[in-house]
Amino acid sequence: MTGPEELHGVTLLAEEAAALAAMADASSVAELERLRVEWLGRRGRVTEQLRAVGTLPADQRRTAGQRLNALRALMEKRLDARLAECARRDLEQRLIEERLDLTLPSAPPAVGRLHPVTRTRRRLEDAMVRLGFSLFEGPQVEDEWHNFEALNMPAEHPAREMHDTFYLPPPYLLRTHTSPFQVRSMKAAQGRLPLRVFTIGTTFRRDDDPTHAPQFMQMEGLLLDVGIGLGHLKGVVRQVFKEVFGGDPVLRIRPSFFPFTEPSVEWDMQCTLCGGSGCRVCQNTGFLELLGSGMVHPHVIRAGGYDPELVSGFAFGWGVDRLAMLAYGIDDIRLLYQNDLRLLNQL
Ligand code: FA5
Repeated sequence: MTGPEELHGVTLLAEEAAALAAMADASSVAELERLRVEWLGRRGRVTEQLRAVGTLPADQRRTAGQRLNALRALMEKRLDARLAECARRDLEQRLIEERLDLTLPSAPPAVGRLHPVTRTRRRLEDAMVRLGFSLFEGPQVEDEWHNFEALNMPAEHPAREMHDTFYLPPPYLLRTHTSPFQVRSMKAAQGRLPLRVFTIGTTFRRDDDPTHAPQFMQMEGLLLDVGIGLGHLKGVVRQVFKEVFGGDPVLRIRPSFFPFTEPSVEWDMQCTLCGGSGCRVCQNTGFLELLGSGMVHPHVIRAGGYDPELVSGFAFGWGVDRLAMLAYGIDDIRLLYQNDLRLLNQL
């Protein structure tokens, strides 16, 4: 109810007194807002009356104006006071209901993990470093000389067609394999021996099927010294296979051809998806080709600044994504790059 001191000098009509009482008793913010609009809003009752003061006879205007202004001030004061009270009460209620219990254990953080290709890459890197090879990185945008010519593939050489190349303005291209690193690392070593290096990185070809992606990763090793033979190559590659897959994986070695190695050897591993019985991934052969290798061709050794009469060496290049497919049992290489968490969470 309205207190006598607040009403000092204001003559109240019955309706106004009732509204002031309702404002003092309102129990919600919505109710207070409704009363404010009804009395003090743009079309509110006090506002309308104030607007009409000008139409009164001159001798009544002053008193009427004063009365209405006093009433408006009184209502505003009442509404504001009640509003603050309701807000405080709501807050207290919420604090009781939503009580924060600091002793509760927090929600476990979502822990991410490394992509299967990254994990495979790290396993390969670890294996190579343990075998005494050091990392040498080359550019992904290569020039034709390092990607082809230095590797014994002159222009018009049919082997270039096997590399479906993304060409950039001449003489550049996106490297189709990591082999350009052979000549780059030899030149950087400036004749020092032994040269025991590896590289790992992205390579590009215009390929797109279950075992071929347009952007994939290769890891390549090179060992150059006096008296290096095919037996050293077999020993090193077998050891890397063992370190990456554990145990003793079933391997198949086939004679092959690469212009930059002579002789050349390709390595297949028994398909882990079908256990060798034949499936879509291994095209029913039971094996999947994983790497190419061979003894570094004399022309390449010469392009790297060494004398092929004095030194010999081997090189091998792996498909890292292929390896990840076999290690994690994935039947389509393209799945590795779709970043679908339903797949990645299972690996
Ligand atoms: C080469 O790229 C040679 N540079 C490898 C080499 C290095 C031979 C050193 C001799 C000495 P090839 O085109 O076969 O060879 O590719 C090597 C491996 O890369 C393949 O066995 C395969 O595992 C992988 N690979 C090739 N193309 C793709 C592709 N589009 N997507 C995924 N992996 C691929």
